Amino acid sequence: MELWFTEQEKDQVRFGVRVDGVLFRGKSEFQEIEVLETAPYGRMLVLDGCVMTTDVDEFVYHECIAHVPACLHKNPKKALVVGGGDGGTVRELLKHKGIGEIVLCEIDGMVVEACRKYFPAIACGLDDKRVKVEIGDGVAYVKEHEKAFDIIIIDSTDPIGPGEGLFSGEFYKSVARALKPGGLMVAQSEAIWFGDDVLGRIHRNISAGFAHKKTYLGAIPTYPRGVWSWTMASAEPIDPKNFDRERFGQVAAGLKYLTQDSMVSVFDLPPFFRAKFAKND
Ligand code: SPD
Repeated sequence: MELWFTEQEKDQVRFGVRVDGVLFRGKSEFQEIEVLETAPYGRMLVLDGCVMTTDVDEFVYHECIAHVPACLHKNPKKALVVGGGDGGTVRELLKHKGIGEIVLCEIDGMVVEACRKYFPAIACGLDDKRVKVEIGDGVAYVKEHEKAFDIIIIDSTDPIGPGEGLFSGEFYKSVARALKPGGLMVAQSEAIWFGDDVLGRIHRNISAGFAHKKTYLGAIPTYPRGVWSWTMASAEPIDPKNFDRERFGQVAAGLKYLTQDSMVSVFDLPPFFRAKFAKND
């Protein structure tokens, strides 16, 4: 009999893929963790029934969440990734030679261990000497730091379960305090079709912490409805056209999604989305 994975997004919306093997299934203190083998997407990391990353399309998410801030910041030296236990965001940040220190703060050590074992091409940067892996609560970690990072990336799960606290207004305020002057935050901000209540809350909460924000989009087939968003925020205005073209040029050859042109066009929001969530951005 065929085995299928189904992600239940809403009562009437599901995403499904045939599973050819279950490589790992575990329950940590925080969530259920699965690593599934599939033909169309390769290995899939699933947390509490939601797809987190897959071999086939992970590069879209990780390039977008890492290189857009790394090239829009004036001179990033030190970065913090909250969540992101698969290591994909760290792997991309490491491509920037100017970034000398990256802290990954992931709450669930079992996620990191499973990814080291089953996703070596994604987790490959975790042992780099510029990387420090902290297993612990990102909310507490950020609170303990002030003016410490040039870039903070919130590579979280969805706003239910262990990731919930990473979407609150209080959290974004403490992220703002943990950034150095000129610092940038990027948070994964869910699918553009996710629902006005959830998206409205995320955007309001980010605005509670930061004077300026800009949302950008990418196409990810294994995430709900296929179009994902990230929101960058800062104390200063953000102009996507001001990215450092030379810095981007140094990493461009190794990228599979972003280009010099799309570094700007990813910020083109459909009017329906802009009107609802990004009117004043
Ligand atoms: N619904 C999926 C949301 C996943 C966002 N985080 C993914 C982590 C990949 N590093």
